Amino acid sequence: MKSAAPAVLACTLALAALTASAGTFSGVAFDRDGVPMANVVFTLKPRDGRAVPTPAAPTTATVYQEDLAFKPYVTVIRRSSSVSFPNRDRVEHHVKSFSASRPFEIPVHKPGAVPDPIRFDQEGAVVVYCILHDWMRAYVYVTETPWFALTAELGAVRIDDVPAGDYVVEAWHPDLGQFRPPLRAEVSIPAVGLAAQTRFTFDFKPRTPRQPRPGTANPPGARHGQRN
Ligand SMILES: [Cu+2]
Repeated sequence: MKSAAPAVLACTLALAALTASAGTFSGVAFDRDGVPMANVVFTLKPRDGRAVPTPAAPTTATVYQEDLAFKPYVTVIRRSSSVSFPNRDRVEHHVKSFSASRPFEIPVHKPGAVPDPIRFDQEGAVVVYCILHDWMRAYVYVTETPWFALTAELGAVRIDDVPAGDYVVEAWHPDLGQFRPPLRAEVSIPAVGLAAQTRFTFDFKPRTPRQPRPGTANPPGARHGQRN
């Protein structure tokens, strides 16, 4: 008599094939000296141009004004999402974007203020300044695709649950500036498990973000609402 095991196994495999048709993307970014790079945005878009799933609900990311800097330095959102810019400092700020894809302005606002979020409806990189503190910079990277990630110090990202298929991978960093395109590669995402790692090497070293001018009257760590 035959064992039932092969039938059970076949059934399990068929079920796995039905449910697991998504794999994991893995990428890493280096500077020209081979040092892993933070603040690199990875995006994956289907090579055949098929539409990506629409988001279930709009989301709102947060970029704080804190210690006379924007935190985080780089934020990635999907198109039609919003970003809130709360002021956690004990001084006023004046937030402004001159970027063509999303010019906006949050006029001078007080310590502790939480201005209305700004919505981003076009793809592209938006540079955010503070008119009162010229060293302050943030970047909002707006993308259509749900498959994106931002590198930290180790330069590596993973993106899970990417439907199997061929994709164009792009890697963007603020220091590419306004005119240089992202680095680009192609990757095949398997139905199960990890894709071959995509490695990018930029031909520059990232600049150190500018620091508050010495003597500026807002000691680091002195946030709105805190007592010294
Ligand atoms: Cu400011």
